Amino acid sequence: MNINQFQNNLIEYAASIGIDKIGFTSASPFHELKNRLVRQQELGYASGFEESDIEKRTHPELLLSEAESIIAIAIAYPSKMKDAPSSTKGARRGIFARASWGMDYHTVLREKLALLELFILTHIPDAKLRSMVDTGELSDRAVAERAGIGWSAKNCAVITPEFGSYVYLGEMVTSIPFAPSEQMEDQCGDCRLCLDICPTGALIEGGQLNAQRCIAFITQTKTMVPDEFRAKIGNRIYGCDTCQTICPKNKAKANLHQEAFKPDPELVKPLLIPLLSMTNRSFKETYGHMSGAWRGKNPIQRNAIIALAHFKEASAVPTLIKLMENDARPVIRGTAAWAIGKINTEEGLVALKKAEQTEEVQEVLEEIRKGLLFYTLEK
Ligand code: B12
Ligand code: SF4
Ligand code: SF4
Repeated sequence: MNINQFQNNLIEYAASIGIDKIGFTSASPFHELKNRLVRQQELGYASGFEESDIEKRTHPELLLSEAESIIAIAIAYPSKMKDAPSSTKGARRGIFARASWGMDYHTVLREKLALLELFILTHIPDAKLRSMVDTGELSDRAVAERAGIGWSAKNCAVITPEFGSYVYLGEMVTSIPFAPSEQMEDQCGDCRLCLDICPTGALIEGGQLNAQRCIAFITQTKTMVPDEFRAKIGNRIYGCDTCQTICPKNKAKANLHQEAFKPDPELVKPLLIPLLSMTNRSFKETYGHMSGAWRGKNPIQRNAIIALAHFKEASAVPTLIKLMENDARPVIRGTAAWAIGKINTEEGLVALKKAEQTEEVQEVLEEIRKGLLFYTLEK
């Protein structure tokens, strides 16, 4: 078997099954990344969603003892949606970030990697392979950067010249000594638009994120959202795209060609009030195929309440009162109480005063009092 010839065949095969970019790198350790990961942890900047074993994250040979190379793949996702419904008074809508549009990308990329594995094994039956997407040990971005898929940008994303930063990444550790691809030069230059626009100052410096301040992270937590971030979340109910939409390298990158990621406008920009009454089952049935559903309905409903407060949507108050009075989840009762105060109707004031007498959970009581405070402040 001529490895170079096979590598070319593999590249052709990847394109034929809808993989937008493929690159190769050695399986040598990621030393610079290791220092970075340690530093991020020390600073308290990690999200907690990453694999915690830094050795495994930076030493591919710990994942596959015969590791020789890593194949990196990228698949583009759309940045534009046709027929987006508008968000109007009385019918306010939230927004899922683009990385949650269409089918869950984990499913799509895993399928493509499985096909690649099959192709390789057909030609090299004794090859050892291990594929991963997002939830694996490796840093998908560090692999992609080293395999020449794109450059590591100031907004932290790996940006490709062809599709901008709107690409999902995945990789396969292999026992085959594929020739490495050429790495790409940094193309951010003097630009710092993403750093300046980040609503929470989560981008500390180019390529360094304090995940604890990043709205993409905060929308995925399950606890009360800290006060300072509530107004900044706006109508985002999952993820945040601001440091990508501002990026000049994403201009004119609509990426509409992947059928699997075509968004259903009613799902990715849903009406907020109906979201609040969804059961676990209806949520799963409706949103379960989207990557943004991975934390379940609770964070989405909490964020939907924050979005209604952002819009000061008075028609939501009766629903919010019901949640504050009856919902079993303290985070939902508390967020609803805060939102009622923010929206500031008379009906809300009566309900908050009543709830202050009956609520027993301290965390929720605090939110009721914050809600009541809005009435004093706004008089
Ligand atoms: C944890 C995680 C998050 C966390 C933390 C994000 C972060 N920036 O670290 C949160 C929840 C905030 C998040 C948000 C998002 N995420 Co995320 N996330 C991950 C995950 C699981 C691990 C990332 C990680 O380890 N970060 C730690 C940092 C330190 O390392 P890194 O970014 O992986 O690697 C780079 C740095 O280490 C840097 N670096 C190394 N050494 C040094 C030294 C210096 C001096 C500097 C400057 C930099 C530097 O170079 C590496 C390569 O770029 C990956 C999947 C995976 N397994 O890798 C997806 C992943 C990074 N996420 C992804 C996406 C799409 C997003 C969002 C756009 C989703 C959204 N719209 O809301 C946002 C973007 C936020 C942002 N600006 O980064 C994609 C990125 C695709 C791309 N083109 O880059 C990934 C790769 C998932 C995937 N398989 O496609 N995510
Ligand atoms: S995803 Fe949003 S909050 Fe996070 S760094 Fe980018 S702009 Fe800032
Ligand atoms: S906005 Fe500018 S600095 Fe930020 S990632 Fe894009 S090109 Fe780089």
